[in-house]
Amino acid sequence: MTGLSAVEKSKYESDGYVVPSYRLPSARVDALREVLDNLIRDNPTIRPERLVSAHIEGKNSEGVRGSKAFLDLARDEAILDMVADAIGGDIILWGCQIFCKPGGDGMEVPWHQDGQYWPIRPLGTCTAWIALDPSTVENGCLRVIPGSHRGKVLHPHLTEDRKDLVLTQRAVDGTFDEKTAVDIELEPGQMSLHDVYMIHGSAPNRSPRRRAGVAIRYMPATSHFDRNLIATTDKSGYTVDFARRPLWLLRGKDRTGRNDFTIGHS
Ligand SMILES: O=C(O)CCC(=O)C(=O)O
Repeated sequence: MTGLSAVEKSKYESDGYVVPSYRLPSARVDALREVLDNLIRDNPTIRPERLVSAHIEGKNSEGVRGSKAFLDLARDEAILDMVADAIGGDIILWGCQIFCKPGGDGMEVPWHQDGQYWPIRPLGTCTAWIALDPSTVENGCLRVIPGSHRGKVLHPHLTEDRKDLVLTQRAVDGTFDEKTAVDIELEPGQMSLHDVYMIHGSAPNRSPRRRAGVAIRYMPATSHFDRNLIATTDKSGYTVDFARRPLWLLRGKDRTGRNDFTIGHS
């Protein structure tokens, strides 16, 4: 067992995010980068910032051809140990998206709270954002507003009508202080964990260096993935199909008894 140290756990609780000391071995990262290169080649019409459900092998109901290599990554026991420290021991994998910003024209991710988009009640998710490339201020690393998850409040968002954004919902100005933002610079294989209520975003990538990361979404199995709440949506700026999204119970039990683990599995 690895898991978060006491200091890391307390940082996640107080700030809404943490960069744990654990990192993936470099050979694993190299192999995943190769899988990503193949996915980009196999999905020529999809922006690489929008490779949603990349963990589903073959073409998924959201139009992306994914790879089981990312499902295997989501099942990594060391990552699950840390996620268990963040959200408890009953863990459902419900999503995975690659945010790969090409050098030169990598898209901005506006400031947002993930909870704005997701049909999970009570709202809960820990995202493990794993760097496959160096992720720096220069190439548009993830930025967070520490403590913005406190109180579990969803702040007002407005819809942006801009083609150069990965997501369309942006937290309204005045709901947070951008001056308090922290840049999460990561080396390949390093990762951050962040809470569903935490405000975060990232700048465009104007540098020549690609910035790729994979965001794996884990919810506590004390919550319900309620497909009736949002079945299919393009609120994020591209279509996501929650109605047919497969769920995997990776640890523990479904405490709600209402999560459906058959839908979407072929
Ligand atoms: O990769 C990014 O820059 C943004 C990621 C993000 O918004 C998320 O993981 O929820």
